[in-house]
Amino acid sequence: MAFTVITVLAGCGADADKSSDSASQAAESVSIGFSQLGAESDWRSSNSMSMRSTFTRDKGYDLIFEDGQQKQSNQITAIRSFIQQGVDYIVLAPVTQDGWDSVLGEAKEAGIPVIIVDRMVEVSDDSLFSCWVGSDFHLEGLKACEWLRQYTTAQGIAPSDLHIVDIQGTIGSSAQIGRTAGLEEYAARYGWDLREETTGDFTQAKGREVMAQMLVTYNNINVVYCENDNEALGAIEAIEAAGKHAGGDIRNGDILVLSFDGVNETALEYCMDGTIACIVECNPLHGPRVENIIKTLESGGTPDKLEYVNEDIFTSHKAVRFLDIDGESYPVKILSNGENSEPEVISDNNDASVKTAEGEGDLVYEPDSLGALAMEYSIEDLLTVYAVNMIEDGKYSDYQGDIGEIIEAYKNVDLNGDGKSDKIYRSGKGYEFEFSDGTGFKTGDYSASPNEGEIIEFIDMNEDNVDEILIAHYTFGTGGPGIWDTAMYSYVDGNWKTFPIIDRDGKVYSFELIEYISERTGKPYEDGSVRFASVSIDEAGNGIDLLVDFGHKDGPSQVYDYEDCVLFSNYDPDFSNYTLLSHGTDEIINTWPLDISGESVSISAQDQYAVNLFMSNFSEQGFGDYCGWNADKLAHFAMEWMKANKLTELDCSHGVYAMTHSDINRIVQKYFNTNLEESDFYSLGNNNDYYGSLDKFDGETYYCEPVADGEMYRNNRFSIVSGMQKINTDHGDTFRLDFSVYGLDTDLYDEKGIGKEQYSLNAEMAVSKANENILYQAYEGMAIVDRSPDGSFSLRYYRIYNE
Ligand code: GYE
Repeated sequence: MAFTVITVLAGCGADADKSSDSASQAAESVSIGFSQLGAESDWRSSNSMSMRSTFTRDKGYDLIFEDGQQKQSNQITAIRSFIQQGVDYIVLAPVTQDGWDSVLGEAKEAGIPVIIVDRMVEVSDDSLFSCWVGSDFHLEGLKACEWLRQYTTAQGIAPSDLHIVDIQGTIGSSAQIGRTAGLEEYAARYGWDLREETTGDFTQAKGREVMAQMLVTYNNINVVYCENDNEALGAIEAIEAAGKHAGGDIRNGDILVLSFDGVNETALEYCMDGTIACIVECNPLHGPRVENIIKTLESGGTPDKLEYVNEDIFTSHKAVRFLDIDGESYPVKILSNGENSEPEVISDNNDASVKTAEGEGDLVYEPDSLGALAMEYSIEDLLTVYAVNMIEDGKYSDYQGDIGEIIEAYKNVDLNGDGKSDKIYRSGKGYEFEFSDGTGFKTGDYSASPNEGEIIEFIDMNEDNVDEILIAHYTFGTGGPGIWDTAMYSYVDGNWKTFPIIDRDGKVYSFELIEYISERTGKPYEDGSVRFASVSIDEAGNGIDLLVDFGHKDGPSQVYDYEDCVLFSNYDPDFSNYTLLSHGTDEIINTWPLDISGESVSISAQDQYAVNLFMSNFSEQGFGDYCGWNADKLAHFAMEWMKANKLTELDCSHGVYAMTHSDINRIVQKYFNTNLEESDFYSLGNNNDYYGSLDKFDGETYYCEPVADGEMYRNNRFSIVSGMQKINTDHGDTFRLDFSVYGLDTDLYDEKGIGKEQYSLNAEMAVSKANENILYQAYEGMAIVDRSPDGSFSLRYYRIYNE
C-alpha cells in the first residue's frame, strides 16, 4: 500500500506550493497500476524490484503497486481500483491463466491499456490486452528436458531408467503449464518413467514438503524436476534430510535436480558445484521492457503483441554444449567455481601458472587458455609462440624430444586426468604421446606436408576426464596461414582413436560443412577451395571452431571474408562425421579478433570525429584490453565516465559517489551493448576491485565508490582512428578500427585540455602535429565496434599493442 499512501499524503493538506508542485507533477507523470501476483519466490522479488526501480517518481512515473498475495480475486479487486483511480496504464502479472475476460473488459471499456507481464492470460479476445512480455515457458521446459536427455545419454543411462518426479509451480499458471508440458512431452517421446507431478506452489517450504513425501512413497526417484529455484532448494533439503545426495552421478545413487529461474544466489552456487545439475534461466527483469512498451504507446506506436525474452541455460557439467530444439540451437553456459574437477573457463587472463595439489604430483597447465590466447595473438603470432617446427629454418625445425622442454605450454601436461604429468614427444616427423599410466599413442607423420608447423590443444570435451587432443597443422599460403592435416584424438573404449577434421589434401570430414561451403561459394566443394585460416577448441569446450575464409584470392587482390564454423562431435565410437553446429561471423570477434579484416571504408570528417570521440572514452581512462569484462570493471567504467563527463549529475549526497543499477546499465549498454543482470549488480559489493560497495538509501540500492578528493579521472590521452574496415557479420554494421592514442603537449594540455579540435583530427593531421611536437603518440591499438542505426557505437573488442 506504500505508494497509495504517498498519493493520499499529496492529497490532504501539504503546504500550498508543495501541493501545486505535486499537482503539476501528478498531471505530467504517467500513472501505472501494477497488479503483482505475490511474493512467493526470489524470482518474484526480483521482478517487483525491477518494476519499482524502473517506474520511479524522478522519472515521471506514479506507480501504484498492489500485491495480490497469490489470489486472483485480489488482483481483480486491484484492477478495479486502478480503473476507478483512472490510471494511464494497467500492468498485470497474472497468477493463473484463466478468468480475466470480464475485468479486462472493464479496463478496455475505460480505455486503459493493459500490459500483461511474465505469465500469460487465456482470454476469448486478445484485444482485451495491448501486449505481453515474458518468457516462453514451454521452451524452458523443452530446454531442461533436452539437456537431461543429452546428459543421461552421454552417461549411458537408458531412458526407461529415469524415474522422475515433477514439483510443479502454481497450478494453472502459464509458467507451470509450459514447464510441465515440456516434461510430459519428453517423457512420452523417450519413455521416461514420470512417477508423480505435484505442486510446490513455487515455494521452498512446499517444495521441501512434497519432496519429503515423494521420497517416502517412491524408492527409485533419480531425477527431480523443480519448476523454480525455491522449490529446488526445498527439495534438496528433503533429499539431504533423507540421507540421499543431490548430484549428477545418477549411476551411483545421486538424485539429479533440474530447476528454473537462475535468480537465487544459493541456487546458482548449487549449480556451480553440481548439486543442481542444470538451471534454465527465467529472466525477471521486466521493468525496462515494460517501460519500453509504455514509451511506445505514449508516442502513439504499437508495440509487438508478444515479446519473448532470450534466456540462457546454466550447468557445471560439460557433457552438453548445445541444445537443438525445433531447429534452433541454444548454447549451454558452463559455470564453474574452480573446485569441481573440470577446468575453469578462463576469460581474459591467460595466467598459465601450474597448479599443484599436495602429494598428487604435478597438477598441470589448463589447456583452454590456448584458445583464449587467440584473443591476444594474431594467428601468425600464435604460431611464432606456440608452433613446433615452424617453416624450414624455423626455431624448432628439426627438434626431436619432449616438446615441453621448448614450449612451456606443453610442459607437465596432464592429458589422462590422473593428476600426473604426461609427455608429448616430437619424434621423426610425427608426435608420440606418453601417458603417466604407461599407455600412449603415435600420430601419423607429417613429412608429406610442406612448411609444417603444429599447434596442439587439449581439453576434456566429452567429460570422461581424459582430454581430447587437437593437433592443428599450419602452413602458409595465399592470404596467410592455413590449416590442413588436422585431427582430434580421443580415448574411446580403451583406445586412442583418430578423428580427422581436414586431411592433408584439404578434404573436410564434415558433410554439413562441405554442403555449407558449396552453398556459400555457389559451386561444388573442391578440396582446398576455401582457406581454413585457423582452428581452436572453443573456450567452453563446446566444439571445434574453424575460421573459414571465403574471400576471393587472386594475386594482389586479396579479399577476406571470414566465418566461424563450429563443428561438434561427442567422439562416441560410431562417430563418422562432424556436425556443423553453427556458422556465422559473430563468434569470430570472440575467437580471432586480431585476424579478421574487411573492406576498407573511407572516413568522412563527421565519422572521424564520431569514432575518435568514442574511442577516446577508453584511452581517456587508460584502457588496456577489453574482451568481455566482469561486472566490477563495467560498473567502475560507468562511474568513471560519469565523473569525467557528467559530474554534476552524479549523486554524491551521501558522501559517496552513488549510481543506481539502471544508471549504470544506461552507460554500459551505450558503450558495451550489454548490461549488468540483477545478480551481477548485487555481486558488486563482494570484494570489489575498486572499493565499490552497495548501499541502500531511501529504499533504493546504489552502487557506491568513495569520493576521491578533488581528483578528476581525465587522462591526457585521446584516440585518432587511422583505419576503418567493414566486417561482414550477421547483425549489421561491425567495423575493425585501427587507431593511435596521442597525448597533447603538457603545457597545451594544462592550458586548454582536450576538445573538439583534437577529436576532429584524422591520422594524417595527427602525424604532422606530432612532427611539430604538439602531440606525441603514446601507443597503438585495434578495436572492433558495432554501429547501431542511430549512429552510436558499442565496443566488442579492444586491444592495445606495445603499451
Ligand atoms: O519461475 C517462479 C515464480 O512466473 C516465471 O513465478 C514466473 C515464475 C518463476 O514464482 O520463480
